[in-house]
Amino acid sequence: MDRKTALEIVKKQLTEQRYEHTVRVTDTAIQLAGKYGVDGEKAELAGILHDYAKFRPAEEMKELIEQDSQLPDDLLTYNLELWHAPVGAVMIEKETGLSDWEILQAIRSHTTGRAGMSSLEKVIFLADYIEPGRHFPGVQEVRDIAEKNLDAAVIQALRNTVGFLMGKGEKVYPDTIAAYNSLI
Ligand code: DGI
Ligand code: FE
Ligand code: FE
Repeated sequence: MDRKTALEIVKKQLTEQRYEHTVRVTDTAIQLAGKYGVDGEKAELAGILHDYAKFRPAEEMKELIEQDSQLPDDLLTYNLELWHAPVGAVMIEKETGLSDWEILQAIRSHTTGRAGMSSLEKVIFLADYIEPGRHFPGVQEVRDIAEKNLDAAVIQALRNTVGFLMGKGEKVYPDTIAAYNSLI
């Protein structure tokens, strides 16, 4: 799949704002890929497609999680903001024919992370967190670390996210803790 086709596919799925976020994530992912020796074309496609399922109805996502054996049922007992990442990977494979396993895995783990992420997964996870449209507390520190050390930047992003969720009294998906533990 080329860049133009992927952008056309995803544009139909997203709002204008989310599409602009997608383009910024993609640019950031290509930069990080260059810096850290990751395949730039895979980073580009994963960046473009990462939020493919963001606006799918919760009921549709819930049904797919229940039906598809690739998707863990425990997702249903956590924040539904998490669902679009693993559900997106399955929908992209079914609906667009994209079958590159590394790209699909990077889409699947882009929200929670997971233990043993590939460099491509780290690049997408981080690009989504630090793209220039993000303004939450601590993001600039992660951008600065990302200039020098990919793992250290992912660790800091995970630390911030876990702290943010705990501060709000929310659950933390086990893969997010596992991602942190695997890198620390
Ligand atoms: O889709 P985006 O808004 O671009 O970014 P995302 O996919 O990282 O967003 C998902 C939201 O999910 C984000 O605001 C944090 C929230 N969230 C809820 N529970 C968890 C979580 N994020 C992580 N990493 N782990 C959780 O358990
Ligand atoms: Fe997302
Ligand atoms: Fe995103």
